[in-house]
Amino acid sequence: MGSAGGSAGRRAIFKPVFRSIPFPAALALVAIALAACSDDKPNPNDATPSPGPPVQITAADFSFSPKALAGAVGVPFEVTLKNAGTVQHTFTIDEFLVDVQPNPGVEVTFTVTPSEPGEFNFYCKFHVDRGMIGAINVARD
Ligand SMILES: [Cu+2]
Repeated sequence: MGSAGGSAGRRAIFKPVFRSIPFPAALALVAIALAACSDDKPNPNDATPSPGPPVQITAADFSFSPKALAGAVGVPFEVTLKNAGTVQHTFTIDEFLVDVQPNPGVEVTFTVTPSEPGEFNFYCKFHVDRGMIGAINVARD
């Protein structure tokens, strides 16, 4: 459904912007972009949010925010989870052996390393039935 049109559209937008930048500045931008990527593997896919940066998640009574995360196989990312609710919540991802349970008002930081690609749920073990569920999309890396 229009994937060819989509990439042509992106090129049409990109080209004039790039042309208006003086050549040395353009090189500097490329250098910055390369430096921003992880040292070992540049990310060729701009459409995927780059994994690695810390993620802030709030657990409330009874929801997570945000409800969607992105990661890549084998790339650890740091999660800071704040329990902003009045009861205990968990942040659980069965597939990646993640199961943390901060008390109300407490913030915990931990690392998640996706071990396989696909879409997986994170949820609160106590309140999944009340809508405390979200998804992490893990790209093959
Ligand atoms: Cu909960």
